[in-house]
Amino acid sequence: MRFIDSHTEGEPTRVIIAGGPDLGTGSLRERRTRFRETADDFRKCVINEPRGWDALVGALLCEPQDPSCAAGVIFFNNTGYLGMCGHGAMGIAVTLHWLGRIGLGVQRIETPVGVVEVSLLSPNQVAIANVPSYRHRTRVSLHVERLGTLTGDVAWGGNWFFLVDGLPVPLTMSNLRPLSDAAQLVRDALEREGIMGADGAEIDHIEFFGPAQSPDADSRNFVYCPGGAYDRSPCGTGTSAKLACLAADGKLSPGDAWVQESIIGSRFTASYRAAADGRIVPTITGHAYVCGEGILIQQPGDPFPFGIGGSPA
Ligand code: PYC
Repeated sequence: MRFIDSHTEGEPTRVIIAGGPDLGTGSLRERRTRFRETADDFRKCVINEPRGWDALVGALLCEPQDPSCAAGVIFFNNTGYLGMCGHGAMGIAVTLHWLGRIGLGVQRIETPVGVVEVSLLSPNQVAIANVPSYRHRTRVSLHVERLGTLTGDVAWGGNWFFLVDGLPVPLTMSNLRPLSDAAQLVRDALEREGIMGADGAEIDHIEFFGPAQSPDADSRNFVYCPGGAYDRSPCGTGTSAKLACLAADGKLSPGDAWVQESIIGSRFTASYRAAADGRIVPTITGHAYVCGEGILIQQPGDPFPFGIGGSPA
């Protein structure tokens, strides 16, 4: 199977360009279910060590069902499947341009949670008009082991997020371990207390926010991903969830820019327009760079064809 690697503001994406599983036809949501049920070893092979690593997000390109879309995509990680992925959509656009498959301009891409509009502004700069995003619950109180009682908002930005009010420790790279541990405790508490997204969806991303280090950014974040990795970028879907909360609180007006800095200091510039039912359509702009290309091989006798922790080893 052939792949191209890129990173978006530091966060890696691996686009499968040949040799992926045939998931048949149907909606992207149905094909994501088929992926999970019939080809999960493929996900493990691509993402798990020794061929991948925990921060990597995979992108399987598929035929779109919606004829207005240039491509469909199913994103996956070290623990399962994502709804949307903002940094990954930017990585796809830059990768397809690098391959000569698309030019600069606007493309529509279908995901399991809706269509996103991807504008390639230059070979390495991309703006994503994301799926409609919204705050689902406000100032939810949560008892977190070792941290005490916290509050936070539950919001949708293409994935489910819990946006914590306040910080366990300052948002610095030297605090990656305590930030990750605290985020995992928040996840455990959400599960224990049965706090969910709409339709009983699991809230699998946790966000902390603090002051930006750069004087021209509005905020710094730390985003804890479902499989325990932290997002090196400011997280496209996480920034969308943040915008939905800012909009709901009347703290950011439509069209105004919000500069979200990541824990590594990279940044997305974001804004939104109002949509139906109190939702917003966020636009997130960032930079992505192709950084590798290769073929994944499973030699006979390899005890880890599906990665460490995957079957059969
Ligand atoms: O950019 O939306 C994003 C994302 C989700 C998980 C990792 N990155």
